Amino acid sequence: MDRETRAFAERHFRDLGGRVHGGCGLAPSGVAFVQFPDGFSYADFVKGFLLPNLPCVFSSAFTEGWGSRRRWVTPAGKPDFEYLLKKYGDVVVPVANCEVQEYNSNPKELMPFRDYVSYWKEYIRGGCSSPRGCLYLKDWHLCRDSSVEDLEEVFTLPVYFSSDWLNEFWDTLDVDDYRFVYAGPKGTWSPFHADIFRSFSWSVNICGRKKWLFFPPGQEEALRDCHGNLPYDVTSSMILDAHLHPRLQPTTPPLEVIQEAGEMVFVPSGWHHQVHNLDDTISINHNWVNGFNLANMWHFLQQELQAVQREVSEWRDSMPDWHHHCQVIMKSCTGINFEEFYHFLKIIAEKRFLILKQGLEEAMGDSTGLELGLQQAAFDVGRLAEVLASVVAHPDFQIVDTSSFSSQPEELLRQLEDAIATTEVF
Ligand SMILES: O=C(O)CCC(=O)C(=O)O
Ligand SMILES: [Fe+2]
Repeated sequence: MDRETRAFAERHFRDLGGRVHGGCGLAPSGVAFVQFPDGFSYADFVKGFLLPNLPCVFSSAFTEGWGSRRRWVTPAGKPDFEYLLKKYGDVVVPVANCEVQEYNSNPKELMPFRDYVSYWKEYIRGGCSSPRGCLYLKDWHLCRDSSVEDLEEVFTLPVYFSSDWLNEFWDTLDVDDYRFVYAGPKGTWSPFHADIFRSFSWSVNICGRKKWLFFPPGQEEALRDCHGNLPYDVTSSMILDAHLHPRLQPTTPPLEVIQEAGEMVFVPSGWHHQVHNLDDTISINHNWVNGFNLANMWHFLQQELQAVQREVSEWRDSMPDWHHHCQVIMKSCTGINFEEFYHFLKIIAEKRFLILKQGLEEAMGDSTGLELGLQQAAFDVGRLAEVLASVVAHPDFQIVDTSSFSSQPEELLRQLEDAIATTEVF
């Protein structure tokens, strides 16, 4: 990040004054297409898409050099099953059944990649049909199942998506990640959803095509049914039933994108979407959070806690440790609670302190080990401080037992404020 972009982004958040903006005012009339890598800088991405939280599609020129686009694909543009089997045949992968609805998702089972490929071939032979249903290989953590050298032959992280605190955090703990491969025949699809923790996502088709339906933040409200539930499938004719969907108005249709092979889709924070594979398709998808959507994540976590508290409100007076139980329930439903969110902020903050210290010692330069450099680290501490101040002031965080935390929240906040003061010279 350059100094001018940092100033621009800091001004943007100052003007928001702590308000969370997930929306984009007027819904855009289309999704932008970025044709040429030359001349499209990180700063262009920040100003055009990250800050206004708008989707875009990058042309296949951006992924031209990726090994997977050559190695995983036949000359005819189909998945190279023989190569993939040799490489990953024994790996156990998660597979969802698109024909079975379980709440707003699909039940998953684990199977060796080899068995999934047998199924896929059989589904093709059956004219896109199989007695086993419509199976979709989803959320395969390829990066966890591969060595660094192997991954270099698969993809290169585009600079636009390289500020990725979610994966930075999980890599530090060495337990999880949000880097996935999706693979499935024509007809496989992902139900209507917004991404985990209101993260951004990016998605590249290694082969095949996807149809995306995008809804700007807030538009999903009109799609709720009479019980307040969001739809599973926005293309279902049930959605037009006025008794079931009393809030449905003749609103603008979703933004539709056809993503071709090699193209890269940026999904902004809090945009609901539904995705359909139009051909045999393999994609690489990552979820990511950084200073640009951190406040959206925090806002989402507060809503999640409120939802838990509403759900168990009848035990509030009779249950000792009711607040603690709410946090435990939140952790199991949402995957993270306030304590873990604080831990996330702390780990990223400490990494940024190191970069800034090193930067000061080296008196500038971009040799900080962080691709986006010192200006990015300076921007990050500003975002961390703003969100941590809100966390520390939250009544439900104030009653979390922090006595065993290695660094006390107020102390971390003070360190962040000190760090911000040092960044003025950058
Ligand atoms: O490709 C899919 O089926 C779903 C992808 C998705 O939802 C995402 O990348 O956010
Ligand atoms: Fe998604």
